[in-house]
Amino acid sequence: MRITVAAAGDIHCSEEERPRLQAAFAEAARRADLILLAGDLTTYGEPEQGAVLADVTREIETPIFAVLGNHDWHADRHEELAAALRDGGIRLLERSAETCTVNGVSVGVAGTKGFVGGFSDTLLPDFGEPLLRRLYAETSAEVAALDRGLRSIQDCDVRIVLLHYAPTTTTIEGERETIWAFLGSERLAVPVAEHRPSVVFHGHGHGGTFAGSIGDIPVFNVGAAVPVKDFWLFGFEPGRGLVEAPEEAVRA
Ligand SMILES: [Mn+2]
Repeated sequence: MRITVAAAGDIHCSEEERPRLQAAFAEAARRADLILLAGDLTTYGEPEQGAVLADVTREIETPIFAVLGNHDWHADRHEELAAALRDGGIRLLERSAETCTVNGVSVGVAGTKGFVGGFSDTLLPDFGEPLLRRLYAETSAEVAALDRGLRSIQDCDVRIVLLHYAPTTTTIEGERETIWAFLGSERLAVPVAEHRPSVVFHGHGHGGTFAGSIGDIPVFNVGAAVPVKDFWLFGFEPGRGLVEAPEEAVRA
């Protein structure tokens, strides 16, 4: 038994992108059993942009899981955007986890946007102004949700973490180090290291590195090659985890 997963990051949907996305999703649905979207589904988080994506995904029978990204919050119309996306059959994961069975393989996806906070020497501390401490607390809530989500899918054959922000520097190398703190948080890696999912996908760091890891757990920055390519294909087998991945992404 084997499943193929198509993952994309940062598709930044808008009316102008409709034809490109129709072609990309049709191809992904032809080749994959499951489609994953690692946030920044829209350019500015306008519900109308989400509705364009929903028009595209409504035609697709392949299960589609997604998380939001920072762009999807920009218009601050979260409820309307989430409703528009769900109207297109997209299973939007917000600090949650869901399961499905494809080709007889049970798949669990723990998904959340993630947040900023930095890595090692540049890690934002839980100290000082209330506003900064709220930022820290927001990342804490994301980490706690990921931990809960991974617990809830622990019996699935294939366990996937879907994020927008990076949980490791290994997939943002190539981006300027001065902005790493805004590209993710290593705190997100803690539940990953503990629960050992089959794979982690994230986006957001377009100038980063496609393939990295948390310990021996594979991590892919599927936003690394945007806008050169939308979907990347990955193969999984129960008991073996990830068995096939693209060699490397073309740097955008
Ligand atoms: Mn982003």
